[in-house]
Amino acid sequence: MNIDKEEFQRQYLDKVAKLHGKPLEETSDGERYQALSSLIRDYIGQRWLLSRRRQRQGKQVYYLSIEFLLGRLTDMYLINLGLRDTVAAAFFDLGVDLAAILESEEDPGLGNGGLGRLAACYLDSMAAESLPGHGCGLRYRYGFFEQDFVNGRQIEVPDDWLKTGFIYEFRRSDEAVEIRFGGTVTPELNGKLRYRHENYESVLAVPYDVPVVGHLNDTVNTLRLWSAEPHRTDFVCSATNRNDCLKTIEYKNDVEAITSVLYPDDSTRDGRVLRLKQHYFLTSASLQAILADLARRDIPLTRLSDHVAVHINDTHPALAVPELMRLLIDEHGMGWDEAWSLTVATISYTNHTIMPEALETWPVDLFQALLPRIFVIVNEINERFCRELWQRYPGDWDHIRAMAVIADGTIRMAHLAIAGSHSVNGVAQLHTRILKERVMSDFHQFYPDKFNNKTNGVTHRRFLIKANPQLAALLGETVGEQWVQYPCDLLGLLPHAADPAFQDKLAAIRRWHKSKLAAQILDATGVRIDPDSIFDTHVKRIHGYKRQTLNAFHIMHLYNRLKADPGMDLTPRTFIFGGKAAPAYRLAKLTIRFINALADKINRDKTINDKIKVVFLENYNVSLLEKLLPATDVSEQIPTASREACGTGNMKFIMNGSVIIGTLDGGNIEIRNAVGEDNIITFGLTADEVLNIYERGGYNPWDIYCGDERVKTVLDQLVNGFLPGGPDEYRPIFDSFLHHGDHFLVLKDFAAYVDAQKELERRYRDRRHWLSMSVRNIAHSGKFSGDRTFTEYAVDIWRLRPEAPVRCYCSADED
Ligand code: 6GP
Repeated sequence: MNIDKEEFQRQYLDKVAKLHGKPLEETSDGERYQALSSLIRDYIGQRWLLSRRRQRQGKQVYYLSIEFLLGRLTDMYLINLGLRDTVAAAFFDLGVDLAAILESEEDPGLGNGGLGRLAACYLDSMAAESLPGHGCGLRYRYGFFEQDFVNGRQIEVPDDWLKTGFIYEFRRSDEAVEIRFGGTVTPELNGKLRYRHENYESVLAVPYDVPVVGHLNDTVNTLRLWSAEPHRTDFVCSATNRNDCLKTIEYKNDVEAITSVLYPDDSTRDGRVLRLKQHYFLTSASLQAILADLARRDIPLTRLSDHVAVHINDTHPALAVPELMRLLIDEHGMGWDEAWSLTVATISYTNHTIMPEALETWPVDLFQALLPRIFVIVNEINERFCRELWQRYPGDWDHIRAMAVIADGTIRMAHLAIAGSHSVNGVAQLHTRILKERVMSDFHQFYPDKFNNKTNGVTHRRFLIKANPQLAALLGETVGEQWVQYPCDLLGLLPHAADPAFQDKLAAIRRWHKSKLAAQILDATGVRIDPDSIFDTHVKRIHGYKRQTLNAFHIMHLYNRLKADPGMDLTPRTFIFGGKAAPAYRLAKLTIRFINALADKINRDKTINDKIKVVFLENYNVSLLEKLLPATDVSEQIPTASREACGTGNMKFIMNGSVIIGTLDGGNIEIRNAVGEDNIITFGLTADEVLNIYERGGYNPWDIYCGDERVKTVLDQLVNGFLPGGPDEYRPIFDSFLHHGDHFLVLKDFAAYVDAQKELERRYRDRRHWLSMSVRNIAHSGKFSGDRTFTEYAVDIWRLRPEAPVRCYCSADED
């Protein structure tokens, strides 16, 4: 966008006056933020309108996702509009601290983990590639909870992210649609079979659109977030009729609950009903809007799949399959066969995990009561599918039952998604192989052509240009500015990997970020950390398979060694943790308490000369990640091999020059192949070894406990009063390893991890060598740009014809 500094200052001061009625000097950071964001909203509005007009012709992609973990938007808008430098200079002249203003923005946490952040990355990539790709999600009144620590324990506080309004959303009440829950359906034969749906609860889905601005181009796509509201006509409340009034209030509360929180507690039936309501609400509203848009574009429904691609991000939106069938058949009078082939040709599905608890199923009774018409359709899909299976495997009932969409009183959403879509993809080569060969092998045999791999990628605009502008500038000076459009140009860094002058520049940038982070950590936690220590970061959701405990056990072991030998030659290390535990996941919450207790113990111990420090940062979110990325030397990516479908944190860290210590899992394997074995530190069981252990029913952790003194000492310290909090506090963790089988094979990998940590330290001591590893990681990170992944989706799955040629020439290896 073309606007010079002086013009921007004039418009900004004008905005401040109009919004706040006072001079700039008297405004708070919050008010200054409001004025800036309001101005950006004006800039975007005009471009959005033109972009919509231009996009009317082409095929549109709709990415349906229950999560969009956006992160703060203002700085990204400035970067994508090409205004960041102008605005920074303008504020500098005005004596205003732009960074402080940007900190006033809420961080929209409409997601929980990898799946939601990936969805946000793809929105950014689609707009950057000038392709019409839009997000469809829910406008949660409260984001994923805010995490506070009280006595080291996680407390969940509602994330009231909308309390001061969300300036970048545009409410479109005129495009609201109706969603129906419950009631009865009765078949009617009147020439054609039709279903009458009565006595249902009616809910209004109101769209709020958030613009997604392309990087230095004219594209502005849309993220449409749906909000549940009661029908005005249903909202009658008179003082004379108290009963009606109470019913009305109850109805209003029920309706608003649908988009109140992400992942309602599903330990009760009510909670499960609410989740299913959310899934249907999202899919029905989105599909109704998609078909309405098709009609506005004068495109006949029979050409749906030529003009629309609907992508479902894991199975939460898998109801798109029966809902699209319902709309085509019930609302538009299409026959089953035509509707089915259009549905399959339109929908595609990504699987993001093989963790059994995430493979969704719904009890038939609950499903049928809430979505009676959709149930009839799913039943029909199942019957037809089973008939097809029968043709292929006549008489093999076990096989058919294993693959059916409905079996044993449950509806299996992954089976529905596979049967009802034309493409099923995993998110890393290993993950896709495991899907094909193990978890979904029956389906792969039946539909070999549907399965494909799309290794994840992340946006370097947010995680490098925004998070680490100094490094981005150094990269531009070294390989040319076009690396931003062609991230694989970063390979041009390779000749500089061993160049001391380049290494020193990189080191100076990292050192600057480390000191800044150290100051922020001191401020937030009171713990003083040494910016010259190794910053070793482990940030992600807290989960057994992600093995924060393995990291913690190694820290305990290191501490034990230091206590035994205070003069031990150890490079000072700061271990940084961050991550939230699902509120109902007790062991994960206890892990947080354990690591906080360990941190407390170690940080207070004056005898170890500050050689180790441990901090667990509260409320890990996208904004915090952006602060950690440029300051991290070592990134911990240590899941039990085969469990982490891909991981995307690993990609964000290597972009910033961190070196990974990791297992051979998911994306780590492809990163190792790209950067080379010498530039990553890997260890531990391979996925096949892990899967073999699982097939044998596990292993005996007592063998390791009894055979490895280090393991015994560390585990005993959980229950012998070594940690603050008392000997029984951490017993469930102890038990999970020794009495419940160490399901995630932490003890099995312990020895290899300790060796890998020693190797890491050895390499770190050779500063030049370490920096060359760091440069090589950045150089090879272009392959893990979301622009590459997205382009693969666009060509292979959505069959879009990119207007621009494929930008990234170092494509992922074939699966
Ligand atoms: C995550 C996977 O755990 C992670 O490995 C992957 O990188 C990410 O998705 C993006 O593909 N899965 C989820 O967050 C999830 O909720 C149902 O899966």
